[in-house]
Amino acid sequence: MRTIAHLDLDAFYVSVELLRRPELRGLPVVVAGTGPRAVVTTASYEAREFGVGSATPASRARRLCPDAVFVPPDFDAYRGVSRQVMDRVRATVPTVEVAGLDEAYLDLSDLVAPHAAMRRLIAEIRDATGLGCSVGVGPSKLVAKVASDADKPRGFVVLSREEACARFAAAPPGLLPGVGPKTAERLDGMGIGTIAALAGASPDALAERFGARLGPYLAHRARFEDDAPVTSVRIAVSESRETTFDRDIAALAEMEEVLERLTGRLCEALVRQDRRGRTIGIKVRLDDFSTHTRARTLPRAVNAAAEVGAVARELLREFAPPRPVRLLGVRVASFDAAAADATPQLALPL
Ligand code: TTP
Ligand code: MG
Repeated sequence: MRTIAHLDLDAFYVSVELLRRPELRGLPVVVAGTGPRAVVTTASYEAREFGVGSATPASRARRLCPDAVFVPPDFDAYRGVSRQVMDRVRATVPTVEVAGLDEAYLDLSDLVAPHAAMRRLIAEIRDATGLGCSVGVGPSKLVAKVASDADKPRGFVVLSREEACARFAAAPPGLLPGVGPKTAERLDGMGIGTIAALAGASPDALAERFGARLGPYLAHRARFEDDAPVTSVRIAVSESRETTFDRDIAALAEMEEVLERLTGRLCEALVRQDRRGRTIGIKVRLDDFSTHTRARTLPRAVNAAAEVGAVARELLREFAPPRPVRLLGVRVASFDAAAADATPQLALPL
């Protein structure tokens, strides 16, 4: 029997902002970009009361909560704090799988008093960084993940598999990681609107609707059956290639040639690793040493040089470097979970 914890920081980006602007504590605070199509990345719990959440368009968030304080994202700061937290987690527990900037799975199976160890770790993180987190503990990553989300903020929820089944029986299947919005919609179309209904659904009907792999997988998820290991291997969240020129380049055609070469090298590696990403980015450093990045997220993941290259070229043309360029880079991120993770469950075409 394994003991696995999932640790997730509460309102992460907002909480980092509050560390340096404590006067905003208790107010509705929203971290969002500034462009016309910007969306909210994080809303403080005060702002969530107004119906503002992750992915709410910023314009709508302003309407829903006109008094909210809007803060632009500062990813360097979030990465720095994340590293601090994860270093502390790794110092306590040997097997840690960092699943995102603000979340990690911890294998506590070998600890004598896992719950006490987690309580101590939570207190340490709070003392060292000022951040609160929520923790779920269970026999699998699946139970731990859902449990960590069940009593936010500052939750501490311990559940067996059976308890998870009972507690979330009436919740919609979309609550389960691995059941995306499209799958949830298709389930709904079959009259399956709860986790309990999915757990008890006819295996044949599921297989017929979702195929021989995804069908049974969904039923397993609904019964909170999951034996995926906690793997410490770090999966790179992005891959990039860049080059600094011997002499600055001013001609766009020349830049495009370089970009194409870099894209070729990057995509060759991605194809070899069978990894595809949805976000394509470029990096441009001008002769005044200012560095500029531009990125676009596609509806589906790609790794073909032609596709990545077309987007990179477009981004470069749109940016239209106003000065000679000394460095160019291309980046692919937002990798498909399917190929990024070697565990058989996640290798499904979800
Ligand atoms: P979450 O852990 O999903 O959210 P959260 O930490 O803000 O809030 P909660 O207390 O409910 O855990 O995501 C972590 C960070 O990832 C979040 O602070 C901002 C970022 N994020 C986005 O940029 N876009 C998104 O759609 C989501 C869900 C998160
Ligand atoms: Mg979080």
